[in-house]
Amino acid sequence: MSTEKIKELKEKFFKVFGEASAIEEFFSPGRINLIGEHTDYNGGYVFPAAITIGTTGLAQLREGKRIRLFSENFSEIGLIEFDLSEVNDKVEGSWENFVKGMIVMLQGAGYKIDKGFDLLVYGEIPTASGLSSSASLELLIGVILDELFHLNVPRLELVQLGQKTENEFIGVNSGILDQFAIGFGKKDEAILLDCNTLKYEMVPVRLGDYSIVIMNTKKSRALTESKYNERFAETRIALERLQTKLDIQSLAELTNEEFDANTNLIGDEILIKRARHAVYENTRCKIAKKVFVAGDLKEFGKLLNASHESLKNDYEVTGIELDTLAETAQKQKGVLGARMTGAGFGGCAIALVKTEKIATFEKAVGDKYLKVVGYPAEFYVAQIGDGSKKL
Ligand code: GAF
Repeated sequence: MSTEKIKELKEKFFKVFGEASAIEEFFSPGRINLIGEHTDYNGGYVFPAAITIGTTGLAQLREGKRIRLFSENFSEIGLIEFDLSEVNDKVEGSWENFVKGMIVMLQGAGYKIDKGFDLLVYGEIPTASGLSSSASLELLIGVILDELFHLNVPRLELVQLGQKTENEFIGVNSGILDQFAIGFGKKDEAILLDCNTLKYEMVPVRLGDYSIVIMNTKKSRALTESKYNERFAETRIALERLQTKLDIQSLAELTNEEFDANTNLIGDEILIKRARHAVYENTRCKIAKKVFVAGDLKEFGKLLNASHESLKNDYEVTGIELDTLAETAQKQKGVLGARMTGAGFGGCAIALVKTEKIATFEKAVGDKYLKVVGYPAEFYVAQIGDGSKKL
């Protein structure tokens, strides 16, 4: 975020709220997931990184119990106002639910939030892009409340309360991948997280002559939440059927071979495919981290391709837009691998591209996408950045 933009936001804050003497500034990133998709809520590994594109917040305490919110992204809505006593009242489709949810969760965990505040938010993450604008906002609110009310919430707890907001207030059964990546991100480091134990390892991102290019389908993702919850439910049923004979708590405890030997317990073809993705993707993620650390980007790229194929055929969360981007990318010269990232059903894909080839890569993939899908994709070169923080 440029100092120029921050200055502009401060002026806006004053214009909107009429008082700006004690503003504090905060930033919360978006994330990409390198590999390990739809494994988090199946007790497996994920390998994400925070990116420098994110959400900026300017906040200030105020006397009384009134909370006032303004989003630069939804300026047509104007000022949103409510009382601290009204935080349980959700408003269908409004971003204020993220603020209310985080307050409810923090208060529920015993933290004292007893005053109103003014908050201006500016998000740079393209909406519904699968780069996790919602977790970015949850953690932004988390660090703001932590700072304004001197709560000293341990970072892991803040991350978990972000996930709780998503699960219990927003109503999406998401795992912890997004909030963890956003809360614990570090410049030029990826995070290998075991979602079962929450043990994690920071892994330096050394790409040499290569860059990660984010490719945005720009597809509006209307059904994402219901489809996501459907996959969550399908893998739960598959697990329950396996548990009739196997002593396991999550799908990720199985090796590929153990899974293959027990598919008869699941029975249903669709459920077998869903569970196979979870098990195989977890195995891939563990191998991917090893080859990544060893600097074998070629092998890493192959695993990215295999991940996409599995998400397409077994988990069925891709669609024509993501498939066109990832599969066209995979065929380009100077590309080691490509896959969708995040929940799927639209949103973004990533590709590991030789830096000097990025321009020709974007042209070739962009042209093909336009031809097949009918509207243009967008491309950004990913910079790996820090997690949520006060600026
Ligand atoms: C979304 C969810 F929020 C994550 O928890 C994760 O399941 C991801 O989809 C798929 O890997 O981003």
